[in-house]
Amino acid sequence: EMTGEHKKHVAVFAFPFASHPPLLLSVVRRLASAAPTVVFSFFSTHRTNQTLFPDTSCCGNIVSYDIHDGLPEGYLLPGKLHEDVNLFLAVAEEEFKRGVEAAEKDIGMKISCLMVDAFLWFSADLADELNVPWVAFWTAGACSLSTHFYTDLIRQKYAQIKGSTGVEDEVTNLIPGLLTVRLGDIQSGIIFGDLKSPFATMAHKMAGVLPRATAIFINSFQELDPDLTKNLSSVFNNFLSIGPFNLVSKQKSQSKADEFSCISWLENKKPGSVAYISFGTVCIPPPHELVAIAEALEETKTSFLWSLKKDSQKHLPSGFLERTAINGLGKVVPWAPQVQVLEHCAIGVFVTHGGWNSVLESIASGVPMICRPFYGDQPINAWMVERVWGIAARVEGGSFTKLGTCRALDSVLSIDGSSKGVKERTKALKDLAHKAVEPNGSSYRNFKTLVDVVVGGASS
Ligand code: U2F
Repeated sequence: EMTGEHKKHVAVFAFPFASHPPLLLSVVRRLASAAPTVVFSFFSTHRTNQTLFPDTSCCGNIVSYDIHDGLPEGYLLPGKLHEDVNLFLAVAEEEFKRGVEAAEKDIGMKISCLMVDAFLWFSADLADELNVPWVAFWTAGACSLSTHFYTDLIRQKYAQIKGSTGVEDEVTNLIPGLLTVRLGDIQSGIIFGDLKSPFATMAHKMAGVLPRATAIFINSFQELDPDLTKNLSSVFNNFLSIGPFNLVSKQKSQSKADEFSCISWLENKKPGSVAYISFGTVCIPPPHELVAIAEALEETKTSFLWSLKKDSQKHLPSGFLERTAINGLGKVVPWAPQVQVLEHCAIGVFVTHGGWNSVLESIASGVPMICRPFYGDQPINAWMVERVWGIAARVEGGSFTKLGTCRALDSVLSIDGSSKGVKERTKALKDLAHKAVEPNGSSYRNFKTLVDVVVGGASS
């Protein structure tokens, strides 16, 4: 039924875990409205499509298609992320391929472009086979993309010293465009940890094929990382920063409605006085660190809004929830509309795991951070936040203790001027982020380039 009115057909492959699909879909939505005569088929698992397309599988010129998740029949408890990912990857290539054939039949048109989550590196071959451009989305920052891209270089230089003590604290300038990075903050699987894990293998293969992409886009703005951007632009075709997404996408798809009344709770708090705490969608901090944070909040009498899953709330010190609710010090909720919360003037600091979206949302709102990274790209993001951009207070020892947390909170929230530099730098980056998305800003222009690459002459 789509034929006739549609001029082109673009296939989109999601990596169906964590916040990957909604992020990719938010870009597809922007593209779909820029090019109304192009139909986008969006491939993901039933589980994720169900939440992304709750009412109907078709939304304007975007059509969703389910592919199999690879879970064996009767596998009842999906949720162990690594197992789920491995099972999915085992079937993904075949599933996507079959999916495209079915969608081409269904829509009545061959695809003219393949747009994918960069983790799905193997789809570069399918794009070649079909003779269409291959466009990849890296869901995190230029820093973590660079460390993946230079995996071989890093391994060559540090293969020998791996395992010797103290090497994690060594700071290197090996990554082009990155003056300094602490070796221990580079993603696990590159030089430390299991270099042969399915995930490490996937990332390494990805690094190898990315130069074949017609374009690579990220949720960032190039003024944040001018040197990394310059370098990646020299090794990739059309390396495009098109964010911050939270400033350009009208649908705040990640931030569900404010069902726990966070915003009204913030209304009568002093500007810059409240700590917002959240560790994203997948990290579960150990109980003793949750206790340390809670004790530090009460000790320093810091107002707080804490997004903490119900399962974790039971680890808080006894009486903490009741006391802080009654005296008005804080509010603990299982989910907060984070983007709107960070934009609220009452927020003075964001205590975060350093997930890329959280970091960028904090920057776009001009909120300084306290980072407690756990895994993946979080440590290198935290390095950038603290050492390269200088917009955070450090947690002594890298994990939460009561004393360390008190000090970090005091240092950002104090009104005695000690955090002046941090606040000024945060404000400056916020301004750059907002400029980037304005008409003719860098992200605005880069998005236009992306539209050209993906839909060619079919944009409106
Ligand atoms: C993985 O990160 P996460 O999904 O755990 O964390 P973020 O990248 O920070 O994204 C969390 C999103 O969820 C939103 C928040 C972010 O957009 O605004 N959110 C919310 O609205 N309300 C809440 O109460 C809590 C969260 C991974 F762990 C990271 O290492 C990667 O950097 C990241 C991107 O690939 O994916």
